[in-house]
Order: sequence, then C-alpha cells, then structure tokens
Amino acid sequence: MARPRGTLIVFEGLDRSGKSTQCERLVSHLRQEGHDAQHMRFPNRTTPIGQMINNYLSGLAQTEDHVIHLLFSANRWESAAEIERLISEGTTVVIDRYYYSGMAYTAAKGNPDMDLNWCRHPEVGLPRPDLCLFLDVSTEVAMSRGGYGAERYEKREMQDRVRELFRDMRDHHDERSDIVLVDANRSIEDVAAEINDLVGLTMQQVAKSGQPLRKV
Ligand code: ADP
Ligand code: 2DT
Ligand code: MG
Repeated sequence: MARPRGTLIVFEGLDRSGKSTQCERLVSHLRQEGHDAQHMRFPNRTTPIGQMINNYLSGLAQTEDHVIHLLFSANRWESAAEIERLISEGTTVVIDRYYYSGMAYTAAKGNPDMDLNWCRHPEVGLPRPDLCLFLDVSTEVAMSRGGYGAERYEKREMQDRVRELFRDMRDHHDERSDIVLVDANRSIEDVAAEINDLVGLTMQQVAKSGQPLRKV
C-alpha cells in the first residue's frame, strides 16, 4: 500500500504566544511516535528575500507597505515546492507562522487599500494547511513572558489589532474552517497535550479520507 501523504500543520499567534516552543515539542512528539516530521518557519530569514525582510523588521530598512507584504508572500512561495515534496513523501510539516500572519499583520496597519481580502491575493495557490492552530493568549500574559523586543511590530497597539484580525479570519473568512483556537494562557504541558490530540485527529482524518493536499 502506498504511504499516506504527510499533514500540513501551522502555528499562528501573537509574539510570545508560545508558537516556537509548541512547534518544537510537536515535532519531537511526532518523531517519538514514529512519524517523519519537519519544522519550518516564516519569515525564513536565510534567503536573500528573507534578509530583506529581516532588515525591514529590525529597522535597518524602510520598505513600502505593499512591497513588504509581497516579499513576505514571495518568501513563502520560495518554499512552496519543498513543502509539497515533503508532504507527498509522507513527512508531516509543522510551520511556525504562515500566510495568516501575512494577512493579519499587513491588514493591522490600517491602510484601507490593504484589507484582509487584498492581503490574501498573493497567497492564492500556496499549499493549504490541514490545520491552523491559533495560540490565543491575552496581551497581558504575552507581555509577562518577557515584554516586547525591538522589532517593528512588537508594540501593544499593533498586537491588539493583529489579535482582532486573527479572530476575524477565524469567524468570517475562507480560512475559518482551518483555524482552531487554542487557549495558550495555560502551562506549556497543558497546551501541548491539547495540541497533540488535535493534530492526532487531523492526521487520522487525512489518512482515512485520502484527501489530497489542498491549495489556498
Ligand atoms: P513565540 O514563538 O510565539 O514568540 P515562544 O515559544 O518563543 O513564543 O515563547 C516565548 C517565551 O515564553 C519563551 O521564553 C517561552 O519559554 C515562554 N513560554 C512559552 N509558552 C509558555 C507557557 N505556556 N507558559 C509560560 N511561558 C511560556
Ligand atoms: P517572528 O518573530 O515569528 O520571526 O516573526 N510577519 C510574519 C508578517 O508581517 N508577515 C508575514 O507573512 C509573516 C510570516 C510577524 C516576525 C514578524 O513578522 C511578521 C512578526
Ligand atoms: Mg517564535
């Protein structure tokens, strides 16, 4: 029998919601259970486009709002074929931020020409996650985990708008069926236990239904 395809899992959430911590734990857990699993993150700062994004985020470069939006998207397109290859080979891919962040952070700038609908266009055709785990944390709890650093979007007002937009996407957009809200105000272990259950169920559904990887 052919090996079932891998599952595409994405973690989203505000800064310090625990995405990187939970991505690592999930990949270890899946490997312990005998699955092939690989961790990716966006922005991927290692490519030339990723370096332009890094310069923008760290304040070294000023980049026009449409241009930086398209660079974040291009940075995902650089990896699209690799994601599809891994999934087709049976590897489960766990991604730390994806196009949901792309939409929410640009739309949070408040430019009426760049609403969630506009922001979605360059993402159309990317591999679509089987599950997007949105780690929901209050701004207070996030700030208690170390406060904000010096990067461009790490400001309270911006974070509050991004949180609203993530909720908007979950309730009203094409993304709503993929997004599951996880209460991330709890301990690392409690959050990880819920994530393991949710991911296990999604992997079973993918294997049982034989549904191919979809596109955004
Ligand atoms: P993100 O990738 O979303 O910015 P991290 O996983 O880097 O978040 O976590 C930010 C900080 O908070 C780290 O110091 C991490 O150890 C800590 N942390 C993560 N999850 C929790 C949790 N559930 N409870 C308490 N601290 C946490
Ligand atoms: P990290 O701190 O997780 O490296 O995120 N962002 C991210 C966007 O504005 N658009 C995107 O498409 C993505 C993937 C969120 C770096 C910052 O970049 C923002 C925080
Ligand atoms: Mg992180």
